[in-house]
Amino acid sequence: MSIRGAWLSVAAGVALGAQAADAPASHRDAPKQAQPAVRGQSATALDGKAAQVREGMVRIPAGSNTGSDPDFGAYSLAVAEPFHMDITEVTWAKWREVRDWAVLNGYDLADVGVGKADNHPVQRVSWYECVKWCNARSEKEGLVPCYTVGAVTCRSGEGLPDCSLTASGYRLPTAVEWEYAARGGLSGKRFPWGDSLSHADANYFSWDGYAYDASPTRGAHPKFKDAAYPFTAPVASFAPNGYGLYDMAGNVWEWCWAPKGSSRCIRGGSWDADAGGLRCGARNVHDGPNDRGDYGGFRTVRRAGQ
Ligand SMILES: [Ca+2]
Repeated sequence: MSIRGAWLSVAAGVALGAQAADAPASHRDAPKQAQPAVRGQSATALDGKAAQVREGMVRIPAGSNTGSDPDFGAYSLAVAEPFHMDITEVTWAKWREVRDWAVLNGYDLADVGVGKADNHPVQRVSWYECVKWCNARSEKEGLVPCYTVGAVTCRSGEGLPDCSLTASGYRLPTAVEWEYAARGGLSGKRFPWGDSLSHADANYFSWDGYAYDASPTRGAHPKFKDAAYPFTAPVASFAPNGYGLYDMAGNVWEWCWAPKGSSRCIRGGSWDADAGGLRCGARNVHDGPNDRGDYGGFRTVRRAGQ
């Protein structure tokens, strides 16, 4: 099943309830940062601790986020320890930088991945490939890889890896970590910034099937729909959420560490997904670990304090 197909099958089951629970677009009244640049380490010490984060990451504080989602009801997300997360989706340039090192060091990632430009997200990468890329990034930077298969660092093949949550390296976020980060410290909101959205907020496919999709422009985002497919946006083209994270809604779906039989969790929607897919609480979207889509990318996390 394609990523978009996977989402549409979920959307059909929740659309009516979602419309009934729509809320006004109050978030658009607040001033937003226009075309923000990717920030460094400012605004990272959200839990009052010095943020020893690597370039391009932000410290996400430990804690809990509980509330009632307008569409999915009561939820509770608990993160026991702070962690660091990529501010943006992994870019095409960053992917190539690590991939080129990886293929010289025993990884089977040659020619894997596609990107529209250096500052666009990488896409068409499978879950297995993202896992191996995480390990390559760790080794390249002298960190301990998180993923092993039979106690051996996962560098090739498609064996189901074990994941160490205590290793110093990079890994995919768990589904809980991803949603906790996506909500950005807000409680009970549909999106990382509030309860409705438009093309001013994210790169996605707008249509009139959701009352909370208040975009005056419909279809693919007009700014990014050009002659070259797919219609990804440069990362960080929209305002960040409360944790300083960009594109947690839209642009490309993001793989999570959530093995579930033969499928894997993807979150946040994409340039080709409708408003329903961009909701923080849209959890039941999966794709196969071998699948690659023009809609799919990822970002990484690592444990804090190392
Ligand atoms: Ca995204």
